[in-house]
Amino acid sequence: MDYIKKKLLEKGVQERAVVKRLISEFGNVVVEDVNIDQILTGMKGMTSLLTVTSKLDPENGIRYRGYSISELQELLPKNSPEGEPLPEGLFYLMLLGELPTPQDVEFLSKEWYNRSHVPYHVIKVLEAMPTTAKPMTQFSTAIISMATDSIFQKAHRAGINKNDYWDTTYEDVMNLIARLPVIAAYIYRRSFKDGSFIEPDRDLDWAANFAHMMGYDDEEIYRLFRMYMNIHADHEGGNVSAHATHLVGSALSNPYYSYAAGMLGLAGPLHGYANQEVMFWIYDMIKVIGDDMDEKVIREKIETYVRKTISEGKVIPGYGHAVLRVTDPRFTAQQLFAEKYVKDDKIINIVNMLYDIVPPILKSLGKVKNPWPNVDAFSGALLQHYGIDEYFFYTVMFGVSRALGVLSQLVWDRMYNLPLERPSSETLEWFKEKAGI
Ligand code: CMX
Repeated sequence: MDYIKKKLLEKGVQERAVVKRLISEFGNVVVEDVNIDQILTGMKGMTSLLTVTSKLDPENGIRYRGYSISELQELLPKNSPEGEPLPEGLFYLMLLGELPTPQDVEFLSKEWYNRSHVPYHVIKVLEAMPTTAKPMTQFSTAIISMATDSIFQKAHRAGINKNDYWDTTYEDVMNLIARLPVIAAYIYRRSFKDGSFIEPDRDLDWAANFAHMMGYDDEEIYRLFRMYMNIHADHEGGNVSAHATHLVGSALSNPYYSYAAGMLGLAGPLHGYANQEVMFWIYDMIKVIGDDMDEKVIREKIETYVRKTISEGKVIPGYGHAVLRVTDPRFTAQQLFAEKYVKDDKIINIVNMLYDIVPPILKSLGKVKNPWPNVDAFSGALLQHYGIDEYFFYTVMFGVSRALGVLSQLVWDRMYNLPLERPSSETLEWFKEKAGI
């Protein structure tokens, strides 16, 4: 057993006892009331899940095990003082709840490199698909086809004790995280480049290797990938990708199926697909407003276009959030990265202008709970600046990063022996009766 697993078991056994006690001794404690609108608007603000990896504060944004993105910028190990923290460190923090040392990060980089071999049949499954198949279709298919390798599933069939489920789940999770950049990069190259496979480099960290296998070898792009992989990694338990992974995992489906379910949710326009949608929307806007004019005129034209989008019954992609009530700190992190590295870029300039123009318009509608930008408002602009302008691929990149959070949570779900998720549902008659209609 490696030392990370040993630590996990030590902490896990104690916490499992706490969860068991909460259910058996304190199960009747009432924690909050539930309103009809919460049930009918997607359970917003209704506590219904246990999350360990991160917590989303509506006013302050994401906290990974209590630390904000800007705090982690200082606290997580980097491979150069002016660079970005390595996502290996964030995974270690989310999994174990303690800050990693540079040696811990190095251990994970090596471990993921050593586990990165993708079974050949997965490549063959991908090759059977047209290169025009949407990258998220290819990505989720590849993940499901890799379930043939599930150690958890074999162990479960062999009848292991449920207290040991976490162990084989951890093994699957480590293999999955190690292989995802290889699969994603291959999908990128077969869909948008010459289809040649670039081997991972044993001297690179996980995020830099992802960029390298996609065909981008430059320290600045490596930094972009490290930052991108850190900020998209987790957003507590209730978002669609995290919740879907947990829900399917609660049926003891193997980690490959569970994570694939999360990815199919991420692919929706109201969730991770929004990072593509932002770019399509901006380019459609440029076609209408033109791009060669002074700032005052272009601002007026953008404002008119934003209002037109809303009047057509559509949302402004990249704006709004189900929980956040301020500018997403993940948006700000990308803005800071752009300020540091990008001198002038037309699309980034437009994204910055939208940040001035969109919130007052959304506020004026009187119904949008959060008029501020989310993570997806900026990510595409940065990626296209570095030449990655294949927008359909953006959600796959989001998905590779999201694995770090939802899969560490899955290990904990199994450590706690959380039962099958099975909420109640009611008929319209029941709601009418409760409302006295
Ligand atoms: N543009 C226009 N209208 C918006 C809006 C936006 N960006 N965001 C919310 N609204 C509207 C809603 O459509 C809803 O209108 P109706 O009452 O007419 O149906 C109203 O405002 C209230 O919605 P809300 O409670 O503020 O928002 P929700 O919690 O229901 O939904 C979200 C949140 C993110 C789905 C929504 O803000 C949205 O559609 N944003 C654009 C898509 C997007 O950027 N998604 C990415 C989110 C981050 C991620 O997961 O990656």
